[in-house]
Amino acid sequence: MKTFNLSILLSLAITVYCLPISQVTVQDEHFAENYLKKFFNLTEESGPSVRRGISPVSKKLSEMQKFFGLQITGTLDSDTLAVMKKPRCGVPDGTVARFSTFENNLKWQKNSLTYRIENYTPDMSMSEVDDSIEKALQVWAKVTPLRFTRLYSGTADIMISFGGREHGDFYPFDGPDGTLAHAFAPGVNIGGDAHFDEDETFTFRSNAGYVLFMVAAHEFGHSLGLSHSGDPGALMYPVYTYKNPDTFILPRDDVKGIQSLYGPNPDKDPLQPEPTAPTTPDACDSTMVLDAVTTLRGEMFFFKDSFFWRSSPQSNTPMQSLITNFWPEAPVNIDAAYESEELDSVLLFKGMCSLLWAFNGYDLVRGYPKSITSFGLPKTVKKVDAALYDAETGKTLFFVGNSYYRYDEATKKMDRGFPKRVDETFSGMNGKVTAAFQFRGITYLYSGPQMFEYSLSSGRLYRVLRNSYFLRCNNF
Ligand SMILES: [Ca+2]
Ligand SMILES: [Ca+2]
Ligand SMILES: [Ca+2]
Ligand SMILES: [Zn+2]
Ligand SMILES: [Zn+2]
Repeated sequence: MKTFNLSILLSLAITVYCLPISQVTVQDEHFAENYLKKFFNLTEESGPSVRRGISPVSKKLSEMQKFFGLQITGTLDSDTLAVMKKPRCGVPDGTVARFSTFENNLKWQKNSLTYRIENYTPDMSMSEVDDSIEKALQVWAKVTPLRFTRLYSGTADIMISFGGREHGDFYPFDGPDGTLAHAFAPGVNIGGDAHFDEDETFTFRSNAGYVLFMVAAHEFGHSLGLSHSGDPGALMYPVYTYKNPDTFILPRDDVKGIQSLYGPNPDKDPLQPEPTAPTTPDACDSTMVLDAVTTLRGEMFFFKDSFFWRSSPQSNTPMQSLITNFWPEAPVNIDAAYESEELDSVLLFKGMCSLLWAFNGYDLVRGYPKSITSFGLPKTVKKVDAALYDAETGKTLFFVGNSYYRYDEATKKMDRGFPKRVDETFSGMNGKVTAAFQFRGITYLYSGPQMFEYSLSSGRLYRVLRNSYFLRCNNF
């Protein structure tokens, strides 16, 4: 039987990441099994009757955990369930990689493609829909020889329509949230077509619904032959992410993916330099300098650009995510971070206005963001380079240039006698401290690409390591 690759359903669940789901219920198990059937090709005959040994569900769970960089346990734990409940695309994932294409490198055998907008959503004006679709196609045209022509009647290669529930193919939509849209891989008839779930609220550029441009740009990636990417920064990552359509630039991973099928744009104006395609920080990059590091409820968080890696002590593979997928109100490119046990919160610092955000779980604490002067840091301090909470003394160290301040979390006051020079306390630390944290009683100071392991009480230096020390480098 000839089947079409159903490409994307951006399913957005409204419940993005609920904090620790302590117990996995029977409903969760059903939900997970459905998820694996939909996206990881779990087949029906996978009952307990299927041989002994690893059950198919467990095997598929491991596959899914590997794709998302979760701890591979083969069991349904709360982290795995949280990822399953995230908004995502409906196309099966299955591969662990950066970009990927469909089997047999399915692609169009011509560079001139036609599209037709068959109907409109009432959520937006017609011109906004036209504009969103046109811009979403141009995302791909800019980096390839592909050119798109709009048809107003007849059959186009890429037929675009809005519909709810049962809408004329074998893939009914699911009502609000969940699946947002889907598209079919290149081919005749329904091949290349993109369907949008009318039960969603689509928007032109506001965050108050799903930005049609973002959903469409992802879908068209499928229409042109791309499958999902395991790169959390990629447009073809299966989870929906809000980005400002006015400043959107196709990430490097997607550019590589589409160019592997069609090659680069031959009409690029050499005098007009292209904006640099965003790349996702790589755990294997030994020159990487992390922005900030902190613990949070027993886990470690490593911040870099718009991303963080999150690592629980027992997991082998830290999971990489966009900061805003976790804390939608948080800043990116932060300066420093630490966990305040007093506030049961993680505090994020970002200059130039020296602001401070506090998050309790996923929620921004009331009254934040506020100025760092609320700590009693002098007004001359424009930027905190790193922060470190010392569990033993209940003090927080703020690193600024070559010196540091010390804050008493209990009295909420800066200690006297500071700032001190960093190398007075930490022998051998001559450069600027770029990130810092304490884990299992050991103090880690990062400086440039290096990381220094200290005993805080004695100031003794144990080892010099790299920034990527705690981040497992996984070259799939
Ligand atoms: Ca078609
Ligand atoms: Ca839906
Ligand atoms: Ca820093
Ligand atoms: Zn997709
Ligand atoms: Zn459809």
